[in-house]
Amino acid sequence: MRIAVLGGDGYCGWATALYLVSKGHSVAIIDNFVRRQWDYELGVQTLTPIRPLSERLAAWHQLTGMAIELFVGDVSDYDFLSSTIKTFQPEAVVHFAEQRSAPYSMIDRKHAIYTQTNNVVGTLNLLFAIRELQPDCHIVKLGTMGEYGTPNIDIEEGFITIEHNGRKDTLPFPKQPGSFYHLSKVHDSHNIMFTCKAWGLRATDLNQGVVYGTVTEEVMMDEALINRFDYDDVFGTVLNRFCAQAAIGYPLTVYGQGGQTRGFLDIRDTVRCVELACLNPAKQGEFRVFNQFTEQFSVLDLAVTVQAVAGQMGIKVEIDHLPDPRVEAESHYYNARHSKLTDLGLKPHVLSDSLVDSLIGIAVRYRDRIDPSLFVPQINWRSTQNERRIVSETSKQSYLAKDTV
Ligand code: NAD
Ligand code: USQ
Repeated sequence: MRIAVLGGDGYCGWATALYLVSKGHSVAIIDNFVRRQWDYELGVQTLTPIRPLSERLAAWHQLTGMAIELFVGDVSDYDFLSSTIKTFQPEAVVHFAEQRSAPYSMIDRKHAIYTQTNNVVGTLNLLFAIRELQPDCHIVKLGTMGEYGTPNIDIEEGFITIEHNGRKDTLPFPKQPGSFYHLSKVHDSHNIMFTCKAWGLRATDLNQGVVYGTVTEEVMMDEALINRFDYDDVFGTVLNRFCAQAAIGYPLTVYGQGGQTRGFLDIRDTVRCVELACLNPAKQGEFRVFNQFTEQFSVLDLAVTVQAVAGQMGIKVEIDHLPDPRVEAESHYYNARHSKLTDLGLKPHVLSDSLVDSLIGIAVRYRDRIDPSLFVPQINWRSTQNERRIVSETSKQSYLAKDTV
């Protein structure tokens, strides 16, 4: 298939682009590198030393002889996006190109508005470009499990059948997102659903859980292809952070009681799920929702597991309970359905098989690059004006000097 990967320089996008091209698809990456600028803005860097995209693509070509097309530009610029769709003529577009950090969207008014503008306008542009130029193209859009929040009932895959005052209907599952970022995904979902109905577009909303790990077969072929591994308080996701913390013996930063339960998946399953969605497209006019995760854990479960596995590797690490900087339930019911991707053939990886090689092992390998000051959460949901501290070299030295490994 001809597949355009919007956001192909990012964490999920890079792994997906390489996976799809290695499976024989023709792939184009579309990205404006804004993710790398957010790192500069925040004074953070990925644990793994990622190369500029041009170098990554050249290395991939040299190793495999396979080429990936590149279109550099902003998807919130309609002229750029439409000319790219016109040139590449994709059969499927995988849309990862959004600001994806909940804390970043909660820094202040400017970052909230930026997040929602970037995300909602980019998706709207895509919907209009597909309608105008490639109406048969299947849109595979990355949504998030966080759109649903944590209701006190089972979470269905996108839709729920409700009986009310003697009448019955199947309606979108109620949304209770917990940040301006998560809200942007809800707005996207509504826009996509509407255009499937109004214009007959075909779309799959992949409500993805928290992704972990950095290892996929393709990115491990060469150091030049290595993927990002974020561990800072803004872009680092919880399990990646715990593994980076374990690698230098820093106490694991559980927010509050740690009863917050989420769906998780290995990045190797992300790439496969996206391929399955592309190979089994939605019908014309259909808006589908798949819950894309494989296992659910509470934050405390994860901390205890990381602590135990690190212990087996000879690393001693404590668990810390910090005041929760977010507004979220710290203990709640959680049971989300996730069978549609397994029905299509997904064979999930399990966390217990990935922790040593794909997570703690990688973190230990690059531990000299870890700055422990980035483990301290600095964005508070209750504040309207968060300020970020500049990276502290001193605290980095003191942790590395402990030689915990
Ligand atoms: P990422 O920040 O690593 O990658 C996003 C990429 O999109 C970056 O390369 C960035 O430069 C690009 N981008 C952003 N806005 C753009 C624009 N306007 N024009 C062009 N390029 C733009 O994020 P990720 O972790 O790979 O996440 C990808 C998608 O998956 C996001 O939509 C995110 O919401 C969703 N998702 C991620 C996770 C996770 O745990 N990482 C979980 C669930 C859903
Ligand atoms: N948490 C901690 N300690 C930490 C970091 C996080 O206890 O050091 C807690 C948070 O309070 C939260 C949970 O861990 O309860 C998950 O936080 P996270 O930062 O790992 O994930 P989240 O903010 O939900 O966002 C990530 C991605 C986002 C994606 C989402 C999927 O950044 O793009 O949409 O996961 S989901 O969680 O299903 O909405």
